[in-house]
Amino acid sequence: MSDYHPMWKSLGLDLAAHDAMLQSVGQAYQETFLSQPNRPEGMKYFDFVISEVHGLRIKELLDAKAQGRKVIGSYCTFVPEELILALDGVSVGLCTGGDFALDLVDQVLPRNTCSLIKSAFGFKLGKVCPYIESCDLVVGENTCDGKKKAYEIMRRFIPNLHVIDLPQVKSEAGKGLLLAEYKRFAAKLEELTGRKLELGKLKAAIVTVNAKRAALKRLAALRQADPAPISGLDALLVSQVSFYDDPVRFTGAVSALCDELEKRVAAGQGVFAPKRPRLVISGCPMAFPNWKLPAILESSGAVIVGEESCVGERSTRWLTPENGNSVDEAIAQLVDRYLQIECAVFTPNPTRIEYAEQITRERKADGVVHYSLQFCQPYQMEAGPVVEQLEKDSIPALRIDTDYSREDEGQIRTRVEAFLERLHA
Ligand code: BJ8
Repeated sequence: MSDYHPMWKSLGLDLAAHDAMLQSVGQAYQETFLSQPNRPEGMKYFDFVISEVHGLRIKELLDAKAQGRKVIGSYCTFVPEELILALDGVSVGLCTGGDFALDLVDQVLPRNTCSLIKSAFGFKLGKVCPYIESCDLVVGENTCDGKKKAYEIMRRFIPNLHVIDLPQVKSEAGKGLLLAEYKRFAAKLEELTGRKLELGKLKAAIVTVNAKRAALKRLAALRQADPAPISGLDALLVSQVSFYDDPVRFTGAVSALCDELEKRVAAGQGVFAPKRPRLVISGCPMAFPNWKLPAILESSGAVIVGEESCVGERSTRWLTPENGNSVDEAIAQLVDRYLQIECAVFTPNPTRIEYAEQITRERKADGVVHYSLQFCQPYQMEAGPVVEQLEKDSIPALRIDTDYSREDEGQIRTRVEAFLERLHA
């Protein structure tokens, strides 16, 4: 294995802290993923990506930069990857799934901030993220109040920050705002890259991103089978990798995985025995390396067969038309596509519940686990009505509010076990 320390040093990482982080994530990966039974062969690609997530992939980014391409980092599925690709940029999702440098984070953010926002700051302040240090531009978005205000503070540490304003209501006025903001973002990218947004390149980028999402949709649909051909943990990992990897290479790897899973389904093979309690997760995104709740659910005897989440099907279920006749029309089609995302920051947000119910029925799931991060107002507020509606529609639902610490793992496990008993009763 190559020694990447000189590369990390050149990016200004705190090498000791970074080594410690890699070791702890590597150990968690070993315990959570590599110990699973009956994993598909196709997961080897994703294991490799994770093993090189701070190595080879960062080298690829730096090589791309040396060739004049720009690296754009983002935190939300509302940031249109298509515009970045169309201007020959490299799009990367930035890590927000683990607690790092909390002592430094607590000096700049209130304690009652969600773990995801704290994590974004922890990776930056702790100097442990080679992605953020490779970025030519970091893109934020005005979604929840926490993020909105946090980006004001983040600008102190990341001057190359562009914030996209987002509507809160899916109205015509809201659509107009998003259109204006996507055009402003495109102009920012043009300025950064020195290139002009062209229709041909934009359509090609839309085709590339659609292909990636279509491959992920195919993977999601294969999870309808009983026994499930892939664990929820592995499916989540694939979603997490989708934010880092080269999109064309990633699509090829997911397609190969799906070919294998189709054969498994035809042969009646699964990762676990059939008739295991089947669950859908609905709620906050689970960004890399947040595996806490799925690990508890699957080690307690369940199998996760769907995620109504931005690291999951909320960000992949909609494709964009590929037939725009002008740059303006293609951007308007992107706006229509993105505005369908059922993020809890929108008011009202009824289609989120509808979709959670839809995938629960399609996947023949026995229940839904609603997952909110503590101090996440949008998802914690929606948790009550979502759980209530699911129960009313005869879908058992469990509400879990947690964070990235390990302190409540025992308590969550006890509640999950009681829920699984209820499903069996
Ligand atoms: S489109 S879900 S990725 S905003 S957990 S920071 S909401 S307080 S992450 Fe999200 Fe985009 Fe919406 Fe998806 Fe705020 Fe809640 Fe924290 Fe959150």
